[in-house]
Amino acid sequence: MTRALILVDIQNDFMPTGALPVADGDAVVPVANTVAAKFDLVAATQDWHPANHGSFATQHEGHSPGELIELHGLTQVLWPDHCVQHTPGAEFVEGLDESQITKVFPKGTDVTIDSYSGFFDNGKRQDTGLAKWLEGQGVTQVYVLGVATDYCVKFTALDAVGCGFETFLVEDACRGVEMNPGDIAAALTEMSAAGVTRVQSADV
Ligand code: VGL
Ligand code: ZN
Repeated sequence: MTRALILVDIQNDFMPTGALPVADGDAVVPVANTVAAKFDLVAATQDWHPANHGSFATQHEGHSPGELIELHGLTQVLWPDHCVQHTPGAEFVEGLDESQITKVFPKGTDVTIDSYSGFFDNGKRQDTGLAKWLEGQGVTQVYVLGVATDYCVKFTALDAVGCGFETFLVEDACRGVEMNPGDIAAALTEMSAAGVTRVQSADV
């Protein structure tokens, strides 16, 4: 049994003062550092958008963040501009111990499609190489934590299950957007139903 940890999008723009703020998002950082110390293999996903990314409301005249549009055949939530490549908002949070990260997996680089999961874009058209990397390391168990519970964490965990990994969510090391009340709870239920085991950081 070889296990790996996936740190999902622990980036400045998802912190409480960032462009796409996740309430209490900074609380995940010290927990992530503590959990990462227990793993030999740590992957970190990095939301890494071009400045004109199609998920940005600014790219769609007359539309605002939070609205739903159709983007190249997929329903897309429109977001504030966030995690633009090479900007401070896209950097990992300063308190995150990057020395514990084995490999970084950028995602969301294609302007035409969003990518919540660390494995595939939202249309499963392209993959980031994460599954192959994990398989190459002999990984069978994957632990997931970070932000946002109801978007990138959820889709990363669901795809981990889909790729055949035994998947664990480190629940106290996640925070969500909760655009609508109940979104986080619904995401947790959906992950459980898909076969994700919810654990606490102390038990990892
Ligand atoms: C995320 C919305 C847009 C996330 C990324 O990290 O959960 N959410 N881009
Ligand atoms: Zn994004």
